[in-house]
Order: sequence, then C-alpha cells, then structure tokens
Amino acid sequence: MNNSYSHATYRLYDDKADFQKKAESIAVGLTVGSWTELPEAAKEQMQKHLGKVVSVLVHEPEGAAPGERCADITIAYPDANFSRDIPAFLVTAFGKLSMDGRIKLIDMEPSTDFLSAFPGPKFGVQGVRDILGVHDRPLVMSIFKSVIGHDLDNLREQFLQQALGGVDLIKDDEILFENPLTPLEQRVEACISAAREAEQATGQKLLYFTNLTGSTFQLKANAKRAIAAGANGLLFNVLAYGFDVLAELAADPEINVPIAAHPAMAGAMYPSLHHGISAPLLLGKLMRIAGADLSLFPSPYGSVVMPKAENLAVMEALLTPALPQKPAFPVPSAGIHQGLVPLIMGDFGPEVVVNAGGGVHGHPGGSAAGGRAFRQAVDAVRSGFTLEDYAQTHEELRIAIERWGVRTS
Ligand code: 1AE
Repeated sequence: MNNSYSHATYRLYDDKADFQKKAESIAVGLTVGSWTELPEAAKEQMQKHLGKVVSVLVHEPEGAAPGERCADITIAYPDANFSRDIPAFLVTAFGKLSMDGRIKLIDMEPSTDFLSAFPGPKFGVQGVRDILGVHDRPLVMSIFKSVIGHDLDNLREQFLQQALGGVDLIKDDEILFENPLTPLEQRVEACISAAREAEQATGQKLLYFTNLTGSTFQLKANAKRAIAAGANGLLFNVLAYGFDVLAELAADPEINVPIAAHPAMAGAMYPSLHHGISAPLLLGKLMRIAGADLSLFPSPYGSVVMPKAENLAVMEALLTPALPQKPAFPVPSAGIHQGLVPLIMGDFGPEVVVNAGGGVHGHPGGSAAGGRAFRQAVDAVRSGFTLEDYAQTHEELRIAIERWGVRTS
C-alpha cells in the first residue's frame, strides 16, 4: 500500500467561518467522508485513507473590503485514494469542493510517486531548441491568422509569407478545424512544403504546429496522420479536452513531435479571485506535468492581459528545476507586437517564445516583414540597442514601431 501524500492548497474566502474547522471538514469530507461516526475498528482500517490538515493561514485578502477574511489552507491527500492521472487528483482535491462557496485552488504539490507516472514534455525547452538549432535567443512564433474559408493554394501562400520572415515556429490558429477546403493531411503537406521553401531562403529551420482537432477518441489517430503527412509540431486546445488527453498524447512514442498547449477556455477557469484554479497551476504546472512542450497564456502587456505577478508565476512553474518533467517554453501571447519585445525579454529572460498573430500579419509591409521585424527586435535587445536606435538601420522594425510604438513599462 502506497503511504505517500499529495498536497492541495486553497484560498478560502469567508467573513465568519472557523477556517480550522472548515479545513478539517475538507480533509475528512474529500477522503473518508466521515470520521467521528466511524467505529474504532473502522478508524484503524480507514486511517491510511484519511486526509490531513497541513496548515491554515488566516490573512486579509489583497485589496479586501474592511472585515473581509480569507485563509490559505493546505490539505494532504493520501495517494492511496486516487489513481495516477490528473483527473483523479483534480476530482479528489477540487471536484465537489470547487462548487462549495468562495474557494480557489491555488496550488497542487503532487507526491514524487504521483509525478513519476508522468513522462512530461518529450522535448521541452532544450529539445525544441535542439530541433531548431537555436540556443542563444528567444524563439519567435507566428500565429497563422485568417485561415478559415481559404483553399489550399491560398493557405500555402499565406504560410510561405510568414515563414519567409525568419520566424522559428508557426502555429495554426486554434479555431482552424477539419474542413473540406483544407483537410488535415493536405493542409499539412501544403504548409510543410512552404516551410521547406522558406527554409531554403532564410536558412532558418521551422516548426509547424498543426491544430490537432476532432473527437477525443480520434485524436491519437489524427495526430499520427498529421505527423505522417509531415507535421513537425502539434497545437492542442488542452482545456477543452482535459489534461489527461494531453498526457496520453504526450506519452505516445509515435507522437514524436513537440506539443504546444493553447489556453482556450482558460478564462472560464483562472481569472476570478474567488473561484477556479490559479493560472500558474492551470497553465504552468499542470500543462508541464501533462506533457506540453510549450504553453501559451495571456501576457501582462497585450490585448488580453493577465497580471504580471501571475504571469511570472506561470513562467516559474514551466521552468522550475523543482519538477522532474522537462521545462516547457513559456509563450506569453495575445496582442504582442515588436514594441513589446524589450519588456518580454526583460521580464522573461531568454527562455521565452515571442508569439504574435496581428503583430506579424498586420505589419504594413506584409507578414514576411512582420516576422523580420520581430527577429530584428530580438536582435536589438540582445545586442543592447534600443528599438529606436536599431530601427534606424532596420527598415521592417522601423515601420513596426511606427505602427505600434514601443512600450517601456
Ligand atoms: C492567448 C492566446 C493568443 C492567441 O491564440 C492568439 O491568436 C493571439 O493573436 P494575436 O497575437 O492577438 O493577434
């Protein structure tokens, strides 16, 4: 019998509650159900399944109204109670509880034994860099926009244009599904042939993250069809399907390409102060444990924003050496343009993917110029230039900062 424990930490808001009592009711209620009612013989038998209160820290919530109270409660759950999959731990720790008043799941600390069931990202930061042969700078990713309603020739041409800008990665838009104009295998073949053509011109290797879609039970087969057609990356809407689906895909030896996790639906789960799952856990730790090589999330600067402290905590969860799974690339996204690159590199350091859709395709010189301008912005920061100075000798960057400006904070 396994006698290790996995931990969950919650922030509970209540103006009157006895938080210690509440913690004890969680520890008992989500494990053995009832304790005081049990006869002594049953208690002995059930002891190994009983949750434990680890800590209860009462404090005033940030920005609280007068008198508002909250507590951070950590509960230890016996690993013996659940199987080695993320849904089992999530349902144990935050199944019914997620609906029980103002409570947010802040963190989970799975045991070493639990973590050992997850191979995690196949490639991670280092593996993706090795494929691309790029080790000394942030990567640049273009989001393939305006993809619905186009035929294959049109799609190929649009792909080629963004690839010619020298970006490292191109990801499908997450809303591109199986459709009669650009069926999966033909779409992959068209885009990969454009990638090869661009590679000849730029000397830059390129990964194409094809959107993996379809019904859950078809996903593995669809992933393998895409890979057989030449896809060298997959984009996956993890939260619409569940972490376990990502874990199954990532653990499959035949799915031997990096997987980028898209955060679609995350807004229904993390932004509330009082409910849901914290962003660092949802988009950082669990994505990495489940096997995402890259995780996208809203940045602190663009069009869809997440507060900076939370953003950096997502990055920390993706990169920390404290987890046994390979580090995964943070990809702060949404509304990113060239004028934000100094902020991104300043806040995230070198292990980051600069990711943009509108910032590439909205460049007045076209998508190739947009990609080039991003590469120039990265080079400017690496060489210690301001964007304005570097732009004096780099036309695409000059036009980009004329269009979007430069943000300094
Ligand atoms: C947080 C996800 C961002 C995303 O998927 C996306 O398509 C962003 O597009 P832009 O860069 O805002 O145009």
